[in-house]
Amino acid sequence: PNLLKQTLQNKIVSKQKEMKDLRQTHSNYKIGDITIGSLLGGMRGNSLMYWDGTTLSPTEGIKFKGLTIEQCQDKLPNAKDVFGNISNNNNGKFFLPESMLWLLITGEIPTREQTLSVINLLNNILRQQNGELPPVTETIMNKLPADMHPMTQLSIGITSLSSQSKFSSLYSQGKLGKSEYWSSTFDDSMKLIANLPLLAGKIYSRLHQKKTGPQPLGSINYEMDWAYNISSMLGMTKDSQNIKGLTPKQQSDFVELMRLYTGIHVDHEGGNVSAHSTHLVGSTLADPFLSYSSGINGLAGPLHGLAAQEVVRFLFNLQKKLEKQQQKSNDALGDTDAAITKEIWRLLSNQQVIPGYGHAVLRIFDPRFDAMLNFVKQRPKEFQNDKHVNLMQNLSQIVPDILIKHGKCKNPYPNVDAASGILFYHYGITELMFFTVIFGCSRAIGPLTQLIWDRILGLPIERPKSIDMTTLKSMTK
Ligand code: FCX
Repeated sequence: PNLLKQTLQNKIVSKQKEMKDLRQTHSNYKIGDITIGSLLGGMRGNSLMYWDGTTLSPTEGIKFKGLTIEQCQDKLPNAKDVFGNISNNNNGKFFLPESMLWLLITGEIPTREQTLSVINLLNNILRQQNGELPPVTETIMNKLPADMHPMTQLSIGITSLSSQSKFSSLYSQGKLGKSEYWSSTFDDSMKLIANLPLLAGKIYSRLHQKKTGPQPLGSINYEMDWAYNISSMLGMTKDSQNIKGLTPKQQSDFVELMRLYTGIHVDHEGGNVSAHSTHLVGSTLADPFLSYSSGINGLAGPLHGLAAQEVVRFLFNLQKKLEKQQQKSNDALGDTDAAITKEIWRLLSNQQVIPGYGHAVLRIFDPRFDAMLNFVKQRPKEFQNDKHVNLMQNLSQIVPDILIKHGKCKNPYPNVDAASGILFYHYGITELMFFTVIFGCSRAIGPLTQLIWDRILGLPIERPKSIDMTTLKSMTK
């Protein structure tokens, strides 16, 4: 039995009624004003779309069904709750993305059994595929140039899965009534999420093909969770080739990092580009694969998900510069802060953005950044000699003051991308272009959950009105 789908089904009637009442009774209620400034400014500050899973407060950060990240860590089942003591170290403490998936779809905190049922749901989809990508997707992925950007490969891979879409197939056969859209959208969405470890693994293995040959770097362990299996398919667990030569403790830590990262990146309310594009394209009744590949294309922009890659490049260049300067001046660490400050000002005066800093909505240190930083602080021995991780921490103390003085950006604090890539790098994911693929695995969960609810609630095709310059000018006369 599909516990998640059944639980969702039980919620449909009351939620549809809520929506119908709101539409009938309050459709004319005004919730904001649109100014020329917001129209030309990327619609900042305009509440224009319905999104139920998460909310984003400028001063509190992300909330998942009303729960902060800390509350989620406290309340949602983690690997220890689900599997018992899986390792003799302290890991297994971060909530599993599967328990977040349950929370976002049903609005309820899952029990251990409910979380396990999501793990099994995803693993059973892969079992039916023999732990391999569908043949069409496998063939297409193998034909892509190995040096094509991993995000382009991910987008193509997800798009190609559209040939598996139950929704599209039933729709084109004229077999679907509106009230049935949600069911096959649910099945397609779960299929997409289940396939992401395989797709990420495929893309990563192609980066390593010269050394490791065309075979997968790992295999799916049907007893384990989704984040574990992403790690395996990247070659980082005992179910894999362990291509980076990690110790058992490091393997376990890497899986823990993957659970943390893929748990907190699932969603960031609806207006961010990856979520909004999924929603927009989905509103045409494009299937979940076509809809989410649009989200992936948006995530691949340097101002959005690609920032994680840019941050690591930036940290490496900065570290090199600092070391050169120290060699020249024969200086110890004394003047590092001054040198960092100088370099940040140089970049700003060259009109460059400081990657990993700023946010369109947040006006605080991103709590997701804090969560990643805590991961480091909980493992002082592991990270003490990593100069790039140290530099990342150092920057987070120095850059905000500079950005405040610079006076341009509305949020001078680090966002999650300031920390994430360099932690993956630490464990051996040294291919910078790959980081955003991991983001892309996680981000599927929020927007696809919403897409299922869009179908349940019968949200219409999105069609905002555009305005030309002549009209704008005539309005202001
Ligand atoms: N460094 C330098 N200048 C910055 C800046 C930064 N980190 N962040 C914003 N600014 C500048 C903007 O470029 C803009 O300049 P302009 O007036 O000349 O166009 C001005 O400050 C006002 O921008 P602001 O309103 O604060 O920010 P936006 O909402 O326009 O943009 C992003 C938000 C996130 C795109 C912006 O802060 C940025 O480019 N940051 C660096 C890239 C980054 O880290 N992106 C990841 C964000 C996020 F976590 C994610 O989506 O993954």
